[in-house]
Amino acid sequence: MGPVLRISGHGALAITLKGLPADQSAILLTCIRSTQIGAEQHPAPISLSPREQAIAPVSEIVLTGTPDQLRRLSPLLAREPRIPASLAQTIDSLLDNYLRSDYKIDCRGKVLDLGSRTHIMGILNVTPDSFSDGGLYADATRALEHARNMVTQGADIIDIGGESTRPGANPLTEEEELRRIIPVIERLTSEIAAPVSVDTYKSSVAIKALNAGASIVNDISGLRFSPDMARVVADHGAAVVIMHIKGTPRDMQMNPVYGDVIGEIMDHLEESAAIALKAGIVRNRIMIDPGIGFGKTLEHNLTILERLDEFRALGFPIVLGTSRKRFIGTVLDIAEPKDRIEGSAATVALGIQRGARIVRVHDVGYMTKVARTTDAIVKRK
Ligand code: HH2
Repeated sequence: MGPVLRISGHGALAITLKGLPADQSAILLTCIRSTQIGAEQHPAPISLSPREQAIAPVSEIVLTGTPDQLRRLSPLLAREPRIPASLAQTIDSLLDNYLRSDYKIDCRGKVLDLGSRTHIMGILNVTPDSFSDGGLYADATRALEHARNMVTQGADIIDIGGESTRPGANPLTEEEELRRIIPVIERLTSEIAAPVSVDTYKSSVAIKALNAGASIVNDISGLRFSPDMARVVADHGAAVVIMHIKGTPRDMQMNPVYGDVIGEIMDHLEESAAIALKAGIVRNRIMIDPGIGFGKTLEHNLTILERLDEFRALGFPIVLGTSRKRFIGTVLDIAEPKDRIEGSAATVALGIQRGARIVRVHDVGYMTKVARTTDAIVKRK
């Protein structure tokens, strides 16, 4: 009988270090020799002369190993005087953030224990024109009935939106947005225990929604469209979902281009998180969202899903909103959004496996079952 070979990628992580000076790279590679960590060094650009190459930063070192193996690296680096202490600390905090699964989010006293299981954010569009359910719940009585049904089917959060942000959508007046959402928020928050979030980028709308009982602001602009949004959230002790968007809903799908789609979205989210922290929003009230479909092509959306785990390095729980979106319709050639349920299920399952802690969905009953099954496989600690 011949030899038995098995191969598995499960459990190994890769840390990419960019721009490390050549002398420090050499020390790092020497330290690694005594460990089982794998290292791959990508050379400096060949356009540099040999002398320039000697002093120029190497472009990239990729370290691979299990979490335990990689954790043994920082004590070794700490003993090297020529390696800055910040490098070992950065590697440690990167690992901590990436491996962390015990997030608890405080929504004005209501705590979401995101480490226990994936949480379901049920979408309530009180709009005449949302891309998949526009007009269905525009009337307050029907909106409330739909919200109650979603809670019964497993929703942990109800996300109420009064303005559609579908591609090409025009902004709505503040008055009209308030007219649609405030009566529903008031009734709903007096009836249900689950936190209610308001899907708005206008701080003036957020203030009134929070005063009506909402406890989360879901801001598609990542605190960018209204300069005082971060302060409003902080002052009310609310939680916030910071989402990435490139452009505005009106122009975001006009040929979005990125050099490095994951890197650029991560930088943008990191800057938004800094805005939040500076305004006084505490860490355990911040969630991040890569913004599927908001200034992204089909390829961008698929890349984000495939590499969703990389956003874990930012150290905030990930919210994922793929439900019924156009990219699923493109993959499956299905024009009608409500018929994209199986495609949505695939993205929810894969998104959870990659680290999403909250999934924002229309089909709460189905997606709760998808999430429970995926959780049982992923087995969060
Ligand atoms: N997607 C939509 C709206 N708000 N918020 C977050 N955090 N993440 C998302 O992916 C997201 C969002 C768009 O979906 P929908 O609300 O169903 O449609 P419309 O904007 O047409 O009302």
